[in-house]
Amino acid sequence: MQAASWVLDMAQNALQIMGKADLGEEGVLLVGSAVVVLGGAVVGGVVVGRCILWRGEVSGGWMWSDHLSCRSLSWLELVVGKGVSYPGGPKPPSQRQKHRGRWLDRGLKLPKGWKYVGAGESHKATEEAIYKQTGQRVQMGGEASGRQTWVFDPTFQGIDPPAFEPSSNCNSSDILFRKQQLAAWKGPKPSKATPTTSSDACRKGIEFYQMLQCDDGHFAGDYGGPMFLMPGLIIACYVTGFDLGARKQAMIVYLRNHQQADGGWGTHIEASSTMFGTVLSYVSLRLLGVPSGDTQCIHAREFIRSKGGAVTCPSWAKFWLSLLGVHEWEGVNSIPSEMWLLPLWFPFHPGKLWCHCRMVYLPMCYLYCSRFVNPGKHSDPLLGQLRSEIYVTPYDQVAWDANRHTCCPLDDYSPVTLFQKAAHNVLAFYESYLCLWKLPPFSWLRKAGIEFAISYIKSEDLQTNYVDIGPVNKTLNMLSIWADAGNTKTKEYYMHAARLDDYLWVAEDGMKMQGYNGSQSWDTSFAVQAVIESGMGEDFPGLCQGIYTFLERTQILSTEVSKASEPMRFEDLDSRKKYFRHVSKGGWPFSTSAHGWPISDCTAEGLKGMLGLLPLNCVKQVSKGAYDDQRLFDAVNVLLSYQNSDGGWATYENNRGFGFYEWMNPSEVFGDIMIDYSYVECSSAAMTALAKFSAKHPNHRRDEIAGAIARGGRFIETIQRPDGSWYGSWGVCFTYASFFGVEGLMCAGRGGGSRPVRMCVRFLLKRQNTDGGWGETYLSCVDKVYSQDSMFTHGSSGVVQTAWALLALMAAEVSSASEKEAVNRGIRFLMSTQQPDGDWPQENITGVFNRSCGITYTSYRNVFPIWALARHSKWSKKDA
Ligand code: LAN
Repeated sequence: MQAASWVLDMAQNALQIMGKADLGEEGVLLVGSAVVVLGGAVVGGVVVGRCILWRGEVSGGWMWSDHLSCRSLSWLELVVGKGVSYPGGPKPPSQRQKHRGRWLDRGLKLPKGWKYVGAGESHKATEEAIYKQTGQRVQMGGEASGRQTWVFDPTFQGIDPPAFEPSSNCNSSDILFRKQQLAAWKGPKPSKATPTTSSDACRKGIEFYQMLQCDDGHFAGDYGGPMFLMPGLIIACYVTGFDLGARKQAMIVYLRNHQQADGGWGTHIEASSTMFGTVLSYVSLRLLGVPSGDTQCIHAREFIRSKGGAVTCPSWAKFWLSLLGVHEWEGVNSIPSEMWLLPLWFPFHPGKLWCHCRMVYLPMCYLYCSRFVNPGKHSDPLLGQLRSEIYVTPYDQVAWDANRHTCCPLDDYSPVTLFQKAAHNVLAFYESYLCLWKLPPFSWLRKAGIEFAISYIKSEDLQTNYVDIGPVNKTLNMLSIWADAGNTKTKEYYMHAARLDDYLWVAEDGMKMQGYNGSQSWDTSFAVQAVIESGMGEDFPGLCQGIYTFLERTQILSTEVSKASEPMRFEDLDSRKKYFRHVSKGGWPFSTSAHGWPISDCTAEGLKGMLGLLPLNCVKQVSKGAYDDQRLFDAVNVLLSYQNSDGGWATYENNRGFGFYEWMNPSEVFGDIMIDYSYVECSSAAMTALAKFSAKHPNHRRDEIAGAIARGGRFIETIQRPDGSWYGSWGVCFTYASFFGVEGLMCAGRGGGSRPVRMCVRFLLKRQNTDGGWGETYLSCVDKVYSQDSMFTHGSSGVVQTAWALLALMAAEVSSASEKEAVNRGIRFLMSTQQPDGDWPQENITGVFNRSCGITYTSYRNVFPIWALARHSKWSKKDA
């Protein structure tokens, strides 16, 4: 570390000196030595690395998996610090989130007529709708299973949506979807009696939840939360001229509902207002047709202007505004396409970025380097109005370049580092002043970079059946292929348009863009594990058969339909290498097979679900033995190939880059997005799945599995905090991570009496509330300190965190009388919050990503309480 700070100091000195007109002898010496030291370190290290430490391309003799994991450069970590898996301790009080959101009840109602349409039926509906609107015939690719869309049909006799009341809870409860499913349910209803035991409460919970299951066997729900996604879709559709039709009204309702009392919008629904949320939501409202004189618009403008205008919004917002034509490219930091041409062994390579970061900066790079601007920029009067509305100075006097790094303190979660600013400034010189990229040979490199970027964009579209990895690259890719075709609509464009509804969800607060095309596979895998643990699987044959059918269809590139689909073409080694892809076949996705990106813990949960289902008689009736063991082996092979050298598991890929990539995080609003780290959640899920599998199939890679679990256990121990907790990166927060941490440790044989398990038990017991429950808000994730602040519940406890804490405590085999009583009190809390119909209330947001952004998981309020009650009913019997 010392060496690193020495080199950095030298570089900073050198840059300061360069700022002077005359470098002087001292300056030349410093710059010279910095160049020599850095250059020498890179060249020397690469040679040493390649010669000595290169692990080859085959992992464990099984399959190519991590040629990018870059272990040949692991020596670099000695110099620049570890490829951090540990997210850091609590934020100092001065840096913690100070603002809190406040919402107003506006009594807004969504128009009647929104109808949920899923799976095969949704394919047909979309193909028809695209034809009606554009005259183009499209054919949806991949498995239809799990697809969820909303269609507006004024004749649909669905429920009259109630007015949304965010002042008491800004989370919607999925009333529209749930009522539609309940109305269509033909089977038995939950008993009316109030449960008196955990087993009865669990059964009632399942009886209710099964009524929500979709025809294709999956569980659907609202996956909204982030407020910065829909504006991208609205801008892309506006620029390319795709009419959103009836969706517009529903989107306006959503935006209006989530505007806060101060006139702004948060980056996600629960967060206090930021410039990111506000500028993008304001522009969206205007593009959707709301006039500038509208009271809510006036209020929003006051917020924007009081914070210095749109020049203070973070870089991703500046990017979208530039595409739309209401911001200039000089105010955006360079995203050079040349970086894609770097050799793979180079310490920094975009192929080693976390896939979400990589896939967002890919179209950004294409659009930036081609300096795309909305062709209607100068002719569209609305854009002219926006240019005068969102800045505090006249548009032609805005100092674009000087504000490249300006970011409102409300948004600045990961301030841009000095190192990065220096790099951006050098690049700005290259881009704007010298325009070097326009001159040969630089222009050749830029062109080659752009060509690679667009070919990569197109391959991502094909590999995901035009769903794309996430909502940000979805709309950026759509715009890119439109631009690449000379601003015209091609077949590929319509294929994109046909997949927009995959991301849109309607609830009583309006139409929103979701963080993904749903959480189908994830939620369904958890649901079945909860049912299996209750031992009641055979009592719910329809439920289990449906889940089996869905999980079978959803295993990636493993069914006839998916094998015959376009993505299969990209599964060969050469394509995967070219596009930096991990092996997909055999894994499970987070959402649908058509999406197709495999994820370590989704594969693990899918595998656990399958292993639990296959022995059930009711499942055997439908599977008829057709689910081949080889498909389980495929999943196990994928899981093993995902293990990192630190013993942990990351999300979609192996850990490829280094901790120092984080110095280059260009998105001020998110933390730790640059590389794929090992996480306690993914590690525990992978380990428990491998253990379950090995118990049933002891002859398949037994020793490797045992070794992997042992290494995983050590990893989980190393990232445990001194207070016994783990930081949860994908759920809120310490209670979520405790659930995974304890199960992982127990799986690695630590035992209930072991020190790390006991530490976590003590951590949890200390945080139990007097009502017997636990509660946490997304602020825990942001500040990295346990927080119950701003719970929307009556007390400080929430049903989801209570369930996670209980699952952890029971997995930890707590045995003293007082600890058992603590568990019983938690169970009583869950039973007392269960509603008469068997449901639980929708409380605070329970998911999170990139440290700062909350995301909704509507299934959690059912699945985890059911699971905790299931575990308790066994646990209490064992005890009796
Ligand atoms: C998700 C959702 C699922 C989640 C789990 C499987 C729960 C986790 O254990 C691993 C990480 C993963 C797959 C995950 C990563 C980040 C995602 C994809 C999301 C939270 C859903 C949305 C988010 C994505 C980055 C949102 C798009 C925004 C950008 C800033 C690109």
